[in-house]
Amino acid sequence: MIPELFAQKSITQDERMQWWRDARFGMFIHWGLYCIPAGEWKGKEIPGIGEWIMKRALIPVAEYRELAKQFNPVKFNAHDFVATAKNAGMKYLTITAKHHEGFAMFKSNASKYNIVNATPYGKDVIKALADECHKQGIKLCFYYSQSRDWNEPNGLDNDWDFPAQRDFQKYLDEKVKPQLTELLTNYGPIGLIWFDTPMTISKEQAQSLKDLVRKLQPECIISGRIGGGIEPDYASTGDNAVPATIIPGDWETPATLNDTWGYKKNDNNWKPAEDVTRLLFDIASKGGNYLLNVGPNSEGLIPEASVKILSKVGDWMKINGECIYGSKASPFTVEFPWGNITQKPGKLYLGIFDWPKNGLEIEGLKTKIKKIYLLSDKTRKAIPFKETYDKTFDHHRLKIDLPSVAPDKVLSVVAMDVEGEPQVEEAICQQADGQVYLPGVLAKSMKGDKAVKLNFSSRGGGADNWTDPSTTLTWTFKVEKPGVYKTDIVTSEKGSAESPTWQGDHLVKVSANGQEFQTKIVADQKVYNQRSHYWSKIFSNGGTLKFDKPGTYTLTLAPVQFSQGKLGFTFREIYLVPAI
Ligand code: H79
Repeated sequence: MIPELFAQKSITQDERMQWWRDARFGMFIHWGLYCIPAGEWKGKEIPGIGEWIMKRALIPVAEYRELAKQFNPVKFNAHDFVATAKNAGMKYLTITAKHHEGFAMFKSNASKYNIVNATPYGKDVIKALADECHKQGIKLCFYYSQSRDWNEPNGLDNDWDFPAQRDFQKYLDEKVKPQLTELLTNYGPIGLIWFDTPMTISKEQAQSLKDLVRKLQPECIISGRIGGGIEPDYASTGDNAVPATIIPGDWETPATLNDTWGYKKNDNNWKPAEDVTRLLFDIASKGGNYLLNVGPNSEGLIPEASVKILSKVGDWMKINGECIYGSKASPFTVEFPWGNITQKPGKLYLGIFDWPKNGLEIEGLKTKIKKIYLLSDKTRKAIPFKETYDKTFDHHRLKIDLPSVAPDKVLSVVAMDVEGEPQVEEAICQQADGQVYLPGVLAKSMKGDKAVKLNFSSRGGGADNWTDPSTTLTWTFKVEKPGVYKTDIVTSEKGSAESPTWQGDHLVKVSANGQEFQTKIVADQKVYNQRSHYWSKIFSNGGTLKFDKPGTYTLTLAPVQFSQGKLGFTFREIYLVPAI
């Protein structure tokens, strides 16, 4: 029998995820040899994300490896990297230990193609970062590309330099596993391993990587893209993709600050600090973490523009961090036009980026409010509010008399002390401005008499792969103000961030309250979506519907015929807008 003392205590999933759930905000660092060409090869600008330059310019291995001989990032300062993350309010740092190019940013005995053995710099930047992270209390995590390796004949995806025949298992055994072992043995406790682009890795192969991580560091989290159908510890959305609604479970959006991960000298398309701050709040409101990227250059510096943006986000976090760290998703499933909501036990936080001039009304919140105040107000002066309940309509309304000017033009946080767990009415309610918002995720989706599930969580928040016209959506909602309503049917762009695409021309039928119309999905209006950057919302004006008395109604959206194309119907939501 094993004495109690020696029995190893196994860690529960909740224990493993705790620090990560509390963190909500982390720094991604894409740093490798690609920062030297910085988006340009032999005088020619190479389009696309910078760390893909080897493949996009089909650079032969022998030529690309020469870059290592020039790599001398003498201005690198681990303290500054970690301090930049910390000052922004980030709690963890995930650095590319090896990206698809195959070059290791750490000392490796498994491959001499690494920063210590193959460059004039000759120092292990990962070691320096590990020491600093421990000093400054930031979790150190590693990105490791487990399947693609353009430097290895047996790694996947270099089809311009190596024969098609490859022994992927040999590559896993001789490079990936030894390097993961080095990463998980030589640098102290590691927060998580960020696998990426699994490609054709098999179930057994992916499982063997997971087993290795678990064996070496049972507390280490395994991120979403391990592949092979293996259960990760949390889900990763598509790159830069912010879902339109709450996603249950643990998830993270990896995102760029400009349009590349690895440094590109000509990419100055920086996202404003305002957008980044709002996205941070919005992602937390939907239950996720925000992993935000910087791409250091060949001197070893994080671009000045990135540092500036992060420092502004940090200023906001210093005042408002309470509504982010350790927060949970909004009690409402959907986002609001004015902002979004996070919660903690006994608290709701309204993150408002579109400040209403005449106070804010929240429909359908059943919870008793004790006190409302601005998070930025140190005196916590009470803001007047009124909660009402309409019995005949079974409807709860909260009216908050906000000051007329937003305390923070980026994102003001209104904190509410509440009694018990926040509860929300089940039926969709009409908003204060008269609009009714019918998001896909709140609909009942049916194929004949069978319930089916559509996924609204990826790029642009529109339905993924809705190519079956026999699937219909039905909503139940309350209309308080009778009248005629215009309909806007909103779809989203999809595809890669580099070239978003959209498919229209579907014929759909909308029916409600004994009326119906057919309409073709066309792009009447394209609206930039601050919450998903690359993928705009497309508004298609439908017909009108009349709701003649207050009450509960249903509306059904049924495809009649879909146009030809891969994307299908990327439906997001319907707006019912009072026609005046
Ligand atoms: O590390 C970052 C990316 O390099 C990596 N994931 C994030 C975190 C990533 N690897 N692959 N992908 C993302 C999928 C992207 C494929 C594309 Fe392309 C690269 C689309 C455009 C550039 C290759 C080249 C496919 C089309 C053109």
